[in-house]
Formats: sequence, C-alpha cells, structure tokens
Amino acid sequence: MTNMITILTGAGISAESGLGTFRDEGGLWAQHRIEDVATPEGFMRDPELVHGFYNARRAQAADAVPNAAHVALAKLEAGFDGEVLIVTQNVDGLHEAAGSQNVLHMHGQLDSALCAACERRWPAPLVMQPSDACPHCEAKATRPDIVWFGEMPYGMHSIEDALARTTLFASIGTSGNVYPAAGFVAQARQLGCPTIELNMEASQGGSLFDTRRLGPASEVVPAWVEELLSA
Ligand code: BV8
Repeated sequence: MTNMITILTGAGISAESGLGTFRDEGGLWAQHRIEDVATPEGFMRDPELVHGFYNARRAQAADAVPNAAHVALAKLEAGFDGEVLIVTQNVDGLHEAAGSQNVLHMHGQLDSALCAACERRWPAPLVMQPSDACPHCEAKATRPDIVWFGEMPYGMHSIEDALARTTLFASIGTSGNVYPAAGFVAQARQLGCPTIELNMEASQGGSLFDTRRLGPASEVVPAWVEELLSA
C-alpha cells in the first residue's frame, strides 16, 4: 500500500493570512445569518445581498497571501514519498498559491462562477451581480461557484476513494461543525487509519483523533511537516 496522506483543511488555516473564520469571535457567522448568505433559498430571496457577501470575500482573498502553514503543506506534497491530497472546505486559493497541486475544493471556490441554467463554469470576475449574463448560454442565472448549506459538496466520490486508500488522515483549522466534512475523521478511524488534528483548539470531533497538536497553524503545521519529511 503506497503512503497517502489526506488532509482536510478549514478556515483556520487561512486565518493568519487575514481571512475571517466562521465561528470564532466576530467571525463571518457573527456578521451574517447563514440562512441569508450561504443557502440557495437566501440567494433566491436576495441575490444582490449574497453576491455582495461573496464579492467582499473574493476581494479579500485576492489580496491575501499564503502563510507558513499553506507553504509547509506544499513542501510536504513535493517532498513526501507517496501521495498527498488536500481536501479543503475553504473557498480561497491559498493552497494553490503556496504551490500545492493536489487540492480538492469540496465547498467550491471564490474565483469560479457557475451558471445555474447551463451549469457551465468560468473564472469569476472580482464583482458578480444578479444582472450578469452567462457567457455560454446568456441566461441571467449566474451564481458564485460555492456549495451552500443543503447542497451536495463537490468531489465526494474522490474523497470517499481517498479515505479508503489513505494511510494518515489529518485535519487542520476546522471546527468540525459542518458535515459531511466533519464526518471524515470517523470514516478514517473505521478504516483503521491513524488520525491527527492540528488546530488552535480541540474541535467538535476532537476526541476522535488519535493525536492532536494545538496552536496557530503557522507554527504547528510546519513543525509537523518537518517531522514527516525527516522520518
Ligand atoms: C449537505 C460555503 C446533503 C462556502 C459552507 C439541516 C438542513 C440541511 C442540511 C443540514 C441540516 N443539518 C445538517 C445539515 C448538513 C449541513 C451541516 O453540516 N450543517 C451544520 C451547520 C449542522 N451540511 C450541508 O448542508 C452540506 N451539504 O449536507 O448536503 C445533500 C445530500 C444529498 C443531496 C443534496 C445535499 C453543505 C455544507 C457546505 C456549506 N457551505 N460554506 C463559504 O461561504 O465559505 S460551510 C462553511 O463552514 C465553510 O465552507 C467552512 O469551511 C465550513 C466549516 O467551517 P470551518 O472551516 O471549520 O471554520 P470555523 O470558523 O467553523 O472553524 C475554524 C477553526 O479554525 C476553529 O476550530 C478555530 O479554533 C480554528 N482556528 C482559528 N484560527 C486558527 C485556527 N486554527 C489554527 N490556526 C489558527 N490561526
């Protein structure tokens, strides 16, 4: 069995790059109701509000730079004797900007736009608005290419396949509140795969991890990667 590390990342890995998390003090869900900005119903009700929410985050993400944790994971992918897959809940592009290539955005991406009519995608402009027409079918049905609550996350078959093959499962910077991502650690455990959590504090499913490294991602992730690469 070839070595494979599957790494789930959440908003906490991008926090030190200046991008807000959701459930920390003053986080995104303290500023907006999830029902209003991260559900299909909210988008139907007020597309202007939802585009505004994602336009602001797209602009912020465009100015953000990868931090030492993103860089360390790219170094792991380049130097590890086996496969490294990052399954990220994040919609920013910081893993790719740091050099990671094997990245799966299960909740979508800010820099991608989707047509709800013809389901084609294209690079998102910095500012999207309800009056935009799809460049392919011209329908005024464009939306952020984001997985909202109640919608099926992307790449679930690939993720299930990865979890079945993985020899180490790591979770970095996520509170373990949102499913199905929060259930991956239980799946890995059932398959007898060692699990580790690297986070500022123990997450919801924290007790399910074999080991835990608590602290800022920019410190605990590079140290963990150094250990893996020198093992
Ligand atoms: C699905 C959009 C099924 C992108 C997001 C009732 C009705 C409907 C659904 C449900 C329901 N009950 C349960 C569900 C399922 C639901 C769910 O889980 N709800 C929860 C709230 C109970 N899930 C879904 O709806 C999912 N879809 O189930 O579909 C289905 C089946 C068949 C057919 C169709 C559908 C879809 C979930 C995706 C929703 N979209 N966001 C965006 O706007 O960004 S979720 C949102 O939360 C983000 O994607 C985010 O990534 C995700 C998780 O949050 P975290 O990343 O963990 O961030 P958080 O702030 O919570 O935590 C940060 C952590 O970092 C903390 O632990 C903190 O300590 C740590 N930290 C902070 N700073 C640092 C740090 N760590 C290290 N260093 C630091 N410096």
